[in-house]
Amino acid sequence: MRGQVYKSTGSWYILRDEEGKLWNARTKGVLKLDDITSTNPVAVGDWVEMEIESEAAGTALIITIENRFNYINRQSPRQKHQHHIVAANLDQSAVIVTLREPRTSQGFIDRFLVACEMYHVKPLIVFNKSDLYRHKEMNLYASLCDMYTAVGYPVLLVSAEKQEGMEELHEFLCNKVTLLSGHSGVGKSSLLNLLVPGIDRKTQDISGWSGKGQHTTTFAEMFDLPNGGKVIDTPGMREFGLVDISKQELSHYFPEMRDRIHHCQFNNCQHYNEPGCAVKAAVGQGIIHEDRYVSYLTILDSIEEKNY
Ligand SMILES: Nc1nc2c(ncn2[C@@H]2O[C@H](COP(=O)(O)OP(=O)(O)OP(=O)(O)O)[C@@H](O)[C@H]2O)c(=O)[nH]1
Ligand SMILES: [Mg+2]
Ligand SMILES: [Zn+2]
Repeated sequence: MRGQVYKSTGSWYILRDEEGKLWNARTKGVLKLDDITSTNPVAVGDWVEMEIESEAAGTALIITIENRFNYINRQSPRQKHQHHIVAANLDQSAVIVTLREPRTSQGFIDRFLVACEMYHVKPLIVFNKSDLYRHKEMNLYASLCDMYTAVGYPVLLVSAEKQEGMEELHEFLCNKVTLLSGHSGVGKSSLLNLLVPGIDRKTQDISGWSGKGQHTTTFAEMFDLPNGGKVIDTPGMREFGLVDISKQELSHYFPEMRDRIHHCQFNNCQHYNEPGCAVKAAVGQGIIHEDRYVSYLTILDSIEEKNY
């Protein structure tokens, strides 16, 4: 019997079988040995072979995991050398960001985008809390929007509070499987509550963003959209730690650089300060945005640190 993982706490799971029935499931011990470098062998979005344990109690066992079409991996926040599968079998991933309460850095967005490129998941950047943006933040939004649109990434501006921009968001999510990620407090669950009426998921209390970065959502969970498609809510993350990436391949995950790296004088160019670098030349000409290049260098640096 097949089922899909709708919720994962790390020790138990909620599965939905092909008839739509929900089951509380555990893994059979042996599964845990399959992938020792991952802190979670089973992720939300996984399709599994399941076995009913008790029909009356609604419990089941996960026997095997089907091959993943794709997945998003990140560094485990606690164990640096382990990775954590955020979700599997995705069409796209939306990073929810805010320019106030809290402010998401461009560096965080760029790391998220690199992860999407690495794992072949289409990204979407959603700026939430537009109701809080004053003149300064609206200008910042406009320049970020231009920068990412020029690279080819879709950008949306929404407000869960004022329910603005929700139609465009609906359109993007319809009939697709979308992972929502972003810092704690950016409004992932608030947006989800609007997208899936009736689920009433817990959000941070009305005092709003506390600045303490407490997580309101604690486990990844998938929901069916009323008009088709699925959305996965996740706990907020502080950093997007990239796994299994080498310095040499990083520029392949910046689309605006990818097209130019063949024109560098050296084929192992890391576009730092090598002579004849086509990427640096494009930055100088304003073809590649300087801020994206700065992000590239920052990530490049962080990869070096990890290697010794
Ligand atoms: N002003 C304003 N506040 C918002 C908006 N969206 C969400 N909030 C508030 O921001 C706070 C955090 O929202 P949540 O939906 O819990 O954030 P989250 O991203 O799910 O956070 P975690 O579950 O901790 O990762 C809540 O107090 C919301 O009411 C918005 O568009 N405008
Ligand atoms: Mg939440
Ligand atoms: Zn170069």
